[in-house]
Amino acid sequence: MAYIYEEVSRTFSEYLLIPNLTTEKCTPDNIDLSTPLVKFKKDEECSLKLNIPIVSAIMQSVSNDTLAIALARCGGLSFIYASQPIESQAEMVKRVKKYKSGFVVSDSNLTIDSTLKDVIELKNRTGHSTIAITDDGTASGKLLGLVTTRDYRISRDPLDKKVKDFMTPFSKLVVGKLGISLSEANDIIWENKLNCLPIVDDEQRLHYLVFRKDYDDHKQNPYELLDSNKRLRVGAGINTRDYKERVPALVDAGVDVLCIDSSDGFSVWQKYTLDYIKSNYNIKVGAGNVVDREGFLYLAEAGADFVKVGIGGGSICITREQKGIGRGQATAVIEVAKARDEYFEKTGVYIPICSDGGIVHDYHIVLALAMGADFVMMGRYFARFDESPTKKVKSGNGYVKEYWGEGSNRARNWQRYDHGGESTNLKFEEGVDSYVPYAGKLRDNLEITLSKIKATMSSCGAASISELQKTARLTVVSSTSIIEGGAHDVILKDKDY
Ligand code: RVP
Repeated sequence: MAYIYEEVSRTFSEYLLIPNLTTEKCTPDNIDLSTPLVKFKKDEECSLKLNIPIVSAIMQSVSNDTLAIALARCGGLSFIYASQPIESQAEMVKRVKKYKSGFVVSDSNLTIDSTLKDVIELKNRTGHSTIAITDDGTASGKLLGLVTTRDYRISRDPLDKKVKDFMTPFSKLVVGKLGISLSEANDIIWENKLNCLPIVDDEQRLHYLVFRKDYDDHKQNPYELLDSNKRLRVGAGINTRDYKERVPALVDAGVDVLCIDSSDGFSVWQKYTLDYIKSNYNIKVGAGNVVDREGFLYLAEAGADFVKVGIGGGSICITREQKGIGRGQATAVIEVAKARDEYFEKTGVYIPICSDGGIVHDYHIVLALAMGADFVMMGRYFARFDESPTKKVKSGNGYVKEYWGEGSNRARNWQRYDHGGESTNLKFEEGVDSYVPYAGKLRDNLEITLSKIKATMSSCGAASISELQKTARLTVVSSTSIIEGGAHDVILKDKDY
């Protein structure tokens, strides 16, 4: 007879934390949110840590280079989506690794033969008023001049006026040499009263623009997740089909860590992929997803550097409806964390686990950590921000952003749902195409989320994630006490009051 679990499988909203004694040592300012990303041995330092316990989902509608830069600047990490050609995924990784705080690759570029009309159209499209004029109109061409709003008067100048007749030519520009530091660039900006300093190489090719405001901006990023060369860290998703071609390209591009992306990771295909990577490359690789002890132990033995937990809990995921597999996210995390702790006791090797999918409220992140997760992966959360790759659409009085699952027809990521064999098609969908409410900038939202996480940890008397995992006390709540948790039995005032 089939095995039937005695306990009900539960999700985050069915739990609450019981406060522990709060002391001076765990005031929000004293709370350390750093956490291990990859496995390490007892008494050794983890070689790759996150500064905040948050990574972004391996999804087309979430993790491109723009989001990866924004998140790494705040201390987290993105895994660039794998459901795209190898070259374009490697390009995204390169763009993150090339990013230098305060040094911006120009996104508004024209040639000397462009017209004032082109300038105005470009300015309206990007919202940026500084335009680099290069020999080929690209961000890395030979710099021939700059155009800012000071160079033309829309009321007087004809729209067909050529850029070469009103730009500030290279000979009159103050520029910085490639290789100068941000503080040197900032000194030049202040000494010459500039708004923008182009950075060029010996051949006059444009590399970056440094804007006056960015220096302060840089100072606001104390949690930035950097490698030993002060470049932002970035991860990338891979699959169990084309890893022999994809992994070398990503490693060449400078990727910091990989993750095998699958809706069901308890498979020999993951072991084969890990075997190949571990015997050919020196790169950390996470694996998953699993929801139980057996799945975790299999991937741990196969060499995974971290293990991702969760099947069917994602907001856009319909795997449970379509295939009838999955487990409540809380129960899955609790069981896998227990197996991880036992594995650590037995082998002295600590394998971090990631709770993936189903985070709806910020406090769910703390619940996942308290249940034993070392970090969480989120999709819906990030899809709402300016930096995610999807379209912002007007809806009623506000805006929404598109968000679609990797198992939807739109993403066509059949490798994520692959069961081996010859078939290379999505026979049925495991995800939906949807909208999420637009929420603005990643940084602004993440700041609020992090302050809520710290407030909860403070209440739980924990100054670090490992302390929270050891000392948290959780309780299952009844459905009526869940109702009690929101505003109830009052008439809510209109928000305008
Ligand atoms: P959420 O944060 O709840 O939006 O969940 C994101 C997670 O959902 C992803 O990290 C992934 O594990 C899962 N996912 C992505 N696509 C699909 C699907 O199409 N079913 N599911």
